[in-house]
Amino acid sequence: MPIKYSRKDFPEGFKFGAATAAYQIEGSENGNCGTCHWDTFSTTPGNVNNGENGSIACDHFHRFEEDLDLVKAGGFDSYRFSTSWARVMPDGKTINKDGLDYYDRLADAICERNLLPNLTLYHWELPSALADIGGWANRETAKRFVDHTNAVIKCIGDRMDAVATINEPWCVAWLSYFLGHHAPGLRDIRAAARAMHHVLLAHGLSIDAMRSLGTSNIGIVLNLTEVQQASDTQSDVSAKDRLDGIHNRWFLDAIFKAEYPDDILKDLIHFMPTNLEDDMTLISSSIDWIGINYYTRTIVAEDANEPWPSIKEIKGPLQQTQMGWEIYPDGLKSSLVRVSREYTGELPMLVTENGMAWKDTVLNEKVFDPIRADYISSHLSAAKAAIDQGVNLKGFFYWSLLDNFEWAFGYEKRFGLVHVDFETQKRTPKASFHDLALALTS
Ligand code: GCO
Repeated sequence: MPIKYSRKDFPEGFKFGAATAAYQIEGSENGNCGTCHWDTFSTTPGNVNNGENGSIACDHFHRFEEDLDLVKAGGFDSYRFSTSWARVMPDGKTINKDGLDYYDRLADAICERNLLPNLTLYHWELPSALADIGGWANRETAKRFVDHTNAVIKCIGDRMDAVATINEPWCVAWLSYFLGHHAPGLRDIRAAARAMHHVLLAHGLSIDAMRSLGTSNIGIVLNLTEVQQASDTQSDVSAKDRLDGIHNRWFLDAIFKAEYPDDILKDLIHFMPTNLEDDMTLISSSIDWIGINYYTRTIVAEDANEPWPSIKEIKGPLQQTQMGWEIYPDGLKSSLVRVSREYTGELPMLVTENGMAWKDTVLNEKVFDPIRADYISSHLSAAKAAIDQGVNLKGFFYWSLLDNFEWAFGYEKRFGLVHVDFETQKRTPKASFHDLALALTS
């Protein structure tokens, strides 16, 4: 199924990219990488589908040249990747030369192919030594993030086109410390409230460190969802506002308005660290771009039987991906328009992740996945509509280049444009890869 758009449909200079993240592809058993909280979380029974982990993953550590050739063959301009903190600093403080050497070779290999490197400093590999001191619940972790920032930027910063501090702070804090779905798997409101602040403090401290090193084009990547109420009752409408507040406004307000939303803070304040206000200037340090990850909408109703935030998610009627996520491209448009109108104005914006998982199988060396080309077309259409409404959108990255370790879902959920056989490590570009390549090169 051809992609309905080509480069020509987007403004001059619009960048197309493919995205990955370290723990999901590299293989954490290679290169003297330290253990991170995902290694322990995933080897604890019941946390990850089939007890799988990222120790081998796509073995990208050894196969990155071949994988970057695929990015090039796909017609992309840019490659989004991340550096594992546990690989750079296995004990949370001492630099692992093998780790930095690897990222140095990777950066060179990206540039040699004339691809623009888009780096994310933290995509969730918290070194176990820092998990031991409470991870993101401890302010010290935010301070240590400066060491990781400095080590990475001094090594490869000279070659980066763009750098993001943190990927998806909502997942780092709420999903991991309150909902318990991601490492460290806590369900503790006090730890979560602290993590909600410290992860943003780490972002601010990291920007400050990078500005001192002369890094330009610095941003952050937020995962936004369009929250909708299950009914128009007052209680469902306020449940919608609460989820929107926790998931979206908490981060947007802090970064762009130097404050937390009152309607959420009034309930979370009892669990927050003291003297928050002192950090807000740093947290709202100016950035050069914002990345938005978008996958689906979220429908919520009030759940009066549960303590605050008293919300339950409701399954919607639309077609779902392998993740059980509804396909809802309109939410991409409305999220981009909302962020631009209410927060960022002319600030350059990127869709840093958008994509879908499907139960893809290889037949005669081919993967037939027309639903993915359709998904991409409809989301490109939404991105175009946002541009038409004045959003300063500068690029679009597909998640993901490769099938990979999908966190708590293990290897079953396949998001890649390229199929990976995890037994043999054979890569097979799916039909959607070829479709997209055609759209980007014609
Ligand atoms: C996230 C991450 C990615 C995921 C992707 C699909 O959003 O969780 O940035 O690592 O793999 O989003 O869930």
